[in-house]
Amino acid sequence: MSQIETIYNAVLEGEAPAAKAGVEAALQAGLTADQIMQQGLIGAMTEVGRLFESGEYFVPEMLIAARAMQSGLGLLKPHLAQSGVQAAGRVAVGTVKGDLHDIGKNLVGMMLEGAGFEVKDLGTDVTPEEFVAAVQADHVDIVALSALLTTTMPNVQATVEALKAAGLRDRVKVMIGGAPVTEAYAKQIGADGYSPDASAAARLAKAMMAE
Ligand code: B1M
Repeated sequence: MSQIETIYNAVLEGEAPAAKAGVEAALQAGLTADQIMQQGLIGAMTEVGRLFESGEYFVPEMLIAARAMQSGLGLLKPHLAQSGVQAAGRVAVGTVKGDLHDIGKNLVGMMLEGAGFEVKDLGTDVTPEEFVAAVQADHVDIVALSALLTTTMPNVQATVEALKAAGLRDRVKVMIGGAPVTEAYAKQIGADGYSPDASAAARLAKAMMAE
């Protein structure tokens, strides 16, 4: 089995120590950080997304695989920075004001990392002003808003409005998701996209960057 295959299988099976050891061995063997990330980590997470969407993997399997991917990625990050590998884009992700649910948001963040994005996690209970500040402070390509409560859905709209009021709306794409959120709601509030799950969120983000 090649070193890339070892990493790929470790992520797919959610084996964090094996993923880390695989990345370490591949670096020592002289494989480039980009090759390890694209073929090993991102390749495996793309397959995890496919397995989730076809109903073969469920949230726990996806979470465990994402954690294995992150343990390998942690080791790779300094090498990626050194070799000047460009991230697929930068995403500021957070759960909106008043909402403390973070499991889905974390999964979305991990799938985005698995797809090669640089993720700035703003946490939970994030006010519209904090989202605005994050876009102002960094070069953010996409703002990703999660809401799990019907009572906090209006804060998704409030965040879109705050970005408009700050003159930033044209600079960023806005994607939204979470159990009560729908495609129709995304259209109604002027978001750029909606995705029903973390795997679809990673695909949507890639499509947004390609526009
Ligand atoms: Co709460 N809760 N909760 N809760 N909780 C729900 C959401 C609820 C549906 C339960 C119920 O009543 N059946 C209900 C909401 C009802 C409604 O508004 N319609 C509810 C309630 C009412 C509450 C409280 C108000 C309860 C109370 O105190 N009376 C309270 C609110 C606290 C607050 O936020 N201010 C509360 C508290 C909590 C806990 C703290 C106990 C805990 C959260 C722990 C945590 O997140 N760290 C909790 C939990 C665990 C749940 C349930 C059981 C599970 C949520 C979850 O993590 N799912 C939930 C019921 C349920 O969903 N079955 C419930 C797993 C996760 C992977 O899925 O988050 O949907 P999910 O994310 C998915 C997709 O939605 C999507 O991708 C993810 C992965 O595929 N997605 C995105 C999510 N964000 C996305 C963003 C995107 C794209 C996709 O783009 C940016």
